[in-house]
Amino acid sequence: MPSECLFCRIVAGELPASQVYSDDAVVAIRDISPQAPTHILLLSRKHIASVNDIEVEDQAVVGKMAAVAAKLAGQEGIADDGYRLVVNVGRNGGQSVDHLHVHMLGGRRMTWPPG
Ligand code: DGP
Repeated sequence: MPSECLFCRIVAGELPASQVYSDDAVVAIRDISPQAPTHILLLSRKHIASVNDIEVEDQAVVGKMAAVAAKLAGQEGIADDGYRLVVNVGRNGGQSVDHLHVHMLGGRRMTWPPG
């Protein structure tokens, strides 16, 4: 685990976060700067810098992130109305933290195309 990685430190419990889910592969926290009434980040426990760095061996983790998102959407009461899952990749994608994470945004109507 890179000791300087913000999300590694949150996953390890070294930094505080509003955690809503945790298992052996995935940790979910509320975004510190929410862009929607529900804005949850699904983090891989393993340090994976971005989608570009996903290996075949990480398939189960990535699949679990989607399954956990669906479970949390139900808990948050946004499953039926719908929500958006976003993974920013690299500079053009708007990624600011180099640790794999999925944004789950809901509770309002999303626009398309995204900014
Ligand atoms: P991205 O730009 O796609 O890499 O998303 C990073 C997100 O992480 C951004 O929406 C803000 C959020 N974030 C940054 N620092 C913290 C933090 O310390 N705690 C929490 N909960 N979220 C953070």
